[in-house]
Amino acid sequence: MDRMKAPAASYQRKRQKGMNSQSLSCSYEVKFNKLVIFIMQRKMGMTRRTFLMELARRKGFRVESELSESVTHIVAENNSYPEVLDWLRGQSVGDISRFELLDISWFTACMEAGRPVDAETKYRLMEKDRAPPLNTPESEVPLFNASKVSQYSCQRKTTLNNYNKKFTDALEIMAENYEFKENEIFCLEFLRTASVLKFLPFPVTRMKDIQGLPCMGDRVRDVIEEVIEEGESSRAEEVLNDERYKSFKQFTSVFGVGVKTSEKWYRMGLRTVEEVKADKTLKLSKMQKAGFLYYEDLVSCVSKAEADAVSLIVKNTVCTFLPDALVTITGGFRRGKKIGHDIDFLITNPGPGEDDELLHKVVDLWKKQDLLLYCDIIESTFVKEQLPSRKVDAMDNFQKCFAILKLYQPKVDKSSYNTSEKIDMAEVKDWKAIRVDLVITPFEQYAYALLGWTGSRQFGRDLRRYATHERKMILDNHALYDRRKRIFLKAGSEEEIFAHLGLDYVEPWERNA
Ligand code: DCT
Ligand code: MG
Repeated sequence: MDRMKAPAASYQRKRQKGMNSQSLSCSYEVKFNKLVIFIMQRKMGMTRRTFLMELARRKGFRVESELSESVTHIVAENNSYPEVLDWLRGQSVGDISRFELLDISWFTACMEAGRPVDAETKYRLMEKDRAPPLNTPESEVPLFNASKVSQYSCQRKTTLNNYNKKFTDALEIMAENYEFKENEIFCLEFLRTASVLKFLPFPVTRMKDIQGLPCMGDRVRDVIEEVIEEGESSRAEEVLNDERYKSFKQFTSVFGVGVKTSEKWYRMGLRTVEEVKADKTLKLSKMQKAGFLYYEDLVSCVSKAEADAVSLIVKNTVCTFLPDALVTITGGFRRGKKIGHDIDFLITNPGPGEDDELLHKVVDLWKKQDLLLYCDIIESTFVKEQLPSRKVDAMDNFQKCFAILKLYQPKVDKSSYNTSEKIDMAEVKDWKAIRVDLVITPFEQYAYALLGWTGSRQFGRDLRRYATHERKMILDNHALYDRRKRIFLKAGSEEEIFAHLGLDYVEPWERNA
């Protein structure tokens, strides 16, 4: 703070001067108040600079002629990052880290769009080869290079070690609220930022720490800034206390209930799970009925020990019918998570021939063994040679089963009960309802299914986005299609898929994006 005091008077003078020179030009209505642009004259020349300033003002941007206190974005042309820094240091404007330093290409993109565009990495002037960042003493130069962080999470290795949980929690609450409002664009924007912060190998303590990182637009910066300053985000708090959000959060925690059903119930005036349960006029699907019946068990998370126990049951049952079948646990547990909301399994048969009846045989046996509380089998809708789906969150076409299994828990020690309490031991529930997804894949699609079902969801989305935008390929849980060569790329392992995409291999536990 003290550092800021000295230049304040000169800011004031310069600002007044700036306003005078601005008032000489025609006055235009300012449409975008959030950013104040300053264009560097160095290597650009006065004529071009005046022309560009006038153009931006005409389009509703606020442009200052002088480097005043209110400037947020500095635009330079044909100047390298060190050159801009040198020039700025000569301007005695105090803390220069508060400026966004941008190449003229950002300015041009704004003019073309007729509105401010995100200051993405490609537009930013940044340190190369780990040159010290703005105002950082030599001893504090971090070994982390923000400009090298990819916007795609499939090019980042993200373990479960999250140094920025208080930021990512706030951002994910905001994202979830947008999901409930079916605003997919804002939802993904917040999820992408959270994902970048999960990757950082250090906790963010100042805005400078996120400088140069991708996916740090104005909306998300506001949340981050507040968490840095206040320790929490008032906007995320507001969401947590919002009546609609609270109801949707409860409704969607029921198996079989999505945003659409929540919307319907909310419009009917229902607010809590208890109210929905009590309303006997509602028509519930079979899935939702099971969701309410086993609600308490299903909202309590599945532990790794429970996942291992269920895994044994699944493997034993599958192998009764197909001894050579490969049964793999996927989803969060494959990424090393210690808890989950369900357990996801992939089943494939490496031998010749497929058994379309396998899934039916498995659930029939569980029914006989009184292990099956619910099941919904979806038959395969895969069509040979079909092009991969371009939809980012599309469901795949594998035959699958959404089930609820009865997992018996260690026997209760009857002697620990006082006989005078007269507890009927037959009524003591000695099992827990567990959500299980079983997915059957043809062997030649197994690697793609494994990659897709291992997640995380964000990692999968970015893989597909990367394939589309950087490789002109289409990826889904079944296949990878090269649009330029017009061929399907075969893969027998996840490593081969990464190689087809020209990506470094990322281990499952590094996919917690
Ligand atoms: N997936 C998919 N297609 C679907 C559903 C899921 O490709 N129709 C992918 C995305 C992530 C992965 O499968 C597992 O999905 P979830 O079980 O929803 O996620 P998770 O990471 O296992 O998280 P959780 O611990 O909550 O189960
Ligand atoms: Mg899961």
